[in-house]
Amino acid sequence: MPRRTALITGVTGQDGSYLAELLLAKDYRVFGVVRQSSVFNTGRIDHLFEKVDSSRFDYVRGDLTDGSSLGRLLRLIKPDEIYHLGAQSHVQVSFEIPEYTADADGLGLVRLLEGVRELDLRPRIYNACSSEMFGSAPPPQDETSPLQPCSPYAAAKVFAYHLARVYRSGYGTWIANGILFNHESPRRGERFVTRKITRAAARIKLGLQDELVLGNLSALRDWGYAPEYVDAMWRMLQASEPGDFVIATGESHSVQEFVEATFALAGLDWRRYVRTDPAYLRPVEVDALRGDASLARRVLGWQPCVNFPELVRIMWEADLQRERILLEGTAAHAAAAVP
Ligand code: NAP
Ligand code: G4F
Repeated sequence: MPRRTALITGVTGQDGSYLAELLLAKDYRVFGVVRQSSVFNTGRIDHLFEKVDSSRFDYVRGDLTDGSSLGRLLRLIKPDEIYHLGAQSHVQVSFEIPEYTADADGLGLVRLLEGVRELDLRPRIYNACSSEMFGSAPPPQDETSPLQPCSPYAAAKVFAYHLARVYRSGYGTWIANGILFNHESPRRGERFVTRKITRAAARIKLGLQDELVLGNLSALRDWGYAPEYVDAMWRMLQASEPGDFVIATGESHSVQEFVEATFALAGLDWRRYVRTDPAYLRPVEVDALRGDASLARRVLGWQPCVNFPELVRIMWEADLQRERILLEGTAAHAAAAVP
């Protein structure tokens, strides 16, 4: 069978980097869309550029807000599978830049699907939806739960979810909607709450930081491990027909529980270091998310293995090690700078 070609939007993000690794291990040829930035933004995939030949892994420049760039790279690559992960993915930030969020997260999919249609391509497409789409709908949430978005981000994802279904039924586009609940890892962005907590605990432990300032500690989230969730994305595109799938652990924990578990690993009393500030509260909060992934288990054979304490430990150990290396590096640089 000839090697399949995959295109990943959002390859520089948490999920994109794990997915690129997974697809390369499955012998795909992988292209990732990288957007222009004034600083290097390929930190999560630089190891792949070093290890993998450019005939197997390469990047193309493009932006979800620029339809012409998407058309050009689709014409160039003619992918067999498209994993559409690119997005302004921070919920609180979406209240500050709602128009851009709607453009990138909502219209970005229109531009991609129209590009595919204009070129008469027939790829299988994965569309990254979100459990945030359920918003205020009570848990447990599954594929039949009402969509009650509570942020510009979630509203844009609901638009993209419906758009995918319209193209599926109207044009026969092969597109799957992955409704993933929160998934985390050492590669999680530092402004999402889990990474913010594990990184701060490591820095407090090493004497580099005095406190951790958070918002709502009582929100409940269903937190899974990102490498397992990108495997679910791949499985969705290998199914006999496109569908909509919830991917979740089925367990939820509060932000405070995440704090407690992390600080316990650090051997620190969290109450001495954590304070709350209304600056981190959102205009509307999603109180409780807990997913039911029974359909994915039945149809895709997918189920998670890493549980909550294990996830916290993986992230805490990675941040402690990273901060130690940075500290030693800084000390070495300081020593070298002494005349
Ligand atoms: P992430 O780490 O924030 O990565 C987002 C990616 O999108 C980055 O590569 C980013 O590029 C890229 N991007 C942002 N705006 C873009 C634009 N205008 N044009 C092209 N690329 C753009 O997100 P993630 O956690 O990997 O999540 C992947 C996808 O799943 C997102 O669509 C997210 O909304 C969705 N999702 C995530 C979770 C979760 O818990 N992680 C749960 C449900 C759904 P830069 O690196 O240059 O910023
Ligand atoms: O880590 P968060 O910012 O993730 P959130 O809002 O649940 O969104 C993430 O998961 C979604 C899937 O459900 C994705 F679609 C989305 O792209 C993103 O990956 O916040 C988690 C909870 C919230 O309730 C927030 O209010 O933590 C609470 N929180 C408390 N203090 C905080 C903070 N969140 C952040 N980011 N920073 C805080 O200081």
